[in-house]
Amino acid sequence: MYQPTPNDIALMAGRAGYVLKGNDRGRFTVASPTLYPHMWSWDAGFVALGIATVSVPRALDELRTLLGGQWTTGMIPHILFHSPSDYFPDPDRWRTQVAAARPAGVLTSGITQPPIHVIALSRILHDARRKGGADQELAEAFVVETFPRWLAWHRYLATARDPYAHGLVEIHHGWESGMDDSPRWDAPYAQVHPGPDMPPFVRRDLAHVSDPSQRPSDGEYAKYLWLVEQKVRARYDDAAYRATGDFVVGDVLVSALLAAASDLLADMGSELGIVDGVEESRAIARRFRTGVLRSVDPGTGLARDLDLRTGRYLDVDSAAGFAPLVCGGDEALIRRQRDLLLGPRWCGHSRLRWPVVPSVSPASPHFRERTYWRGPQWPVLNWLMAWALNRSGEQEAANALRLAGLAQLVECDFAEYYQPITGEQLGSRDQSWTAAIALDFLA
Ligand code: 9WN
Repeated sequence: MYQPTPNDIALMAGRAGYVLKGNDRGRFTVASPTLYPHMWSWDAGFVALGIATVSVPRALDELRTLLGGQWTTGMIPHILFHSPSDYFPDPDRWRTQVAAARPAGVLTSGITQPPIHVIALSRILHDARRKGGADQELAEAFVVETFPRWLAWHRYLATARDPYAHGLVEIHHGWESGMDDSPRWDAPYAQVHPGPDMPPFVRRDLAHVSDPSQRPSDGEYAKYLWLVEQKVRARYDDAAYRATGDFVVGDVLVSALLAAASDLLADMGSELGIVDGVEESRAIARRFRTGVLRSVDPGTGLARDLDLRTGRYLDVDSAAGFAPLVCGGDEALIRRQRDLLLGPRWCGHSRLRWPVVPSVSPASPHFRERTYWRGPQWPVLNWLMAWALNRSGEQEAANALRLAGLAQLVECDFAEYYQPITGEQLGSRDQSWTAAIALDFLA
């Protein structure tokens, strides 16, 4: 097993810090220098926990800026646009001015991303307490001050996005899962048909990658933009979209993150003497943990998303199937998932360059080694599974993922994702969240 040498550690930490500094725009960090020149919601969570290893105040600033984009419904939007750029879809395409709930003073998209933020905040608090002094005071005060805002975010997901109490968070766009073109969404996207009245568009993402096959196809992109159009036409009202939109799916990983984050929010709240909202937070955690565990296929041991348009579970061997590891709640299942994750269908697959979590099992017929969320390894997913294992008391397994993850990053290009068989770097370079999790892994 790879063990980073003192030289590797110094080099990786130095270079990761340099990447994050380069992507720093003052009070927020762009997700990557050119492909994603704005603040993305779940990227910001990972970025903040990485920055905290170097500067707790700057990490908290990141989360504060993100909260500046929160809608009055509690929703944290998936992109905050702070300056003009050539990223598409841009604010003119999102047209969030049709939404009464949009925030004042900052342009945002109108959809969500996975609720990693409170998990990040609890890591930051942990770091700050280790450092003590002013860092600890600042972090604790930040938790007390922002507790209602995080609760409002979680409450939004638990109500507006689960009105029938399935215990699964409903997503209205593949982008909301953070795993845009994952085969998890192939069946629901097959029912998305861009209308003849869709405004024309020109993709700009392909100008920033060397090979278009690493990104979603044009057909997929047209569907993504059609769903944006449907959200605009529903004025970003969730009930109106639910009644008219094409894509409505219960997402197991988002639900597991909500459960885990709600537990952590309740923990931090009670430690800091907060009373209001702690019980509500625990109740959210219980409901979504139950929803995730209920979705598990007893045959495969993996959790499944639920297509709420057809009422069918979606059976795909994607890393989201390990949602129960993230939310916990069933000891035997956690052990089964640990063995599955480290075993020959996943990280232990004989063809993998490094034994880190692939986005889709290499043994699955859906596996594509170069295409975005259809097989490549995303370092943040590996971090998430290592974090989850650690939290479940599976330190040895967590450390195996951590060390393999560091071996993958030792060249220090901090790519967006990696070809799992050859180890080739794909997508953007100097991706902020990749550099951030390297810092956390090294801390
Ligand atoms: C759309 C920023 C984001 C990540 C997502 C990843 C990708 C955007 C895109 O980049 O999505 O939101 O334009 O492809 O899929 O997880 O947050 O890094």
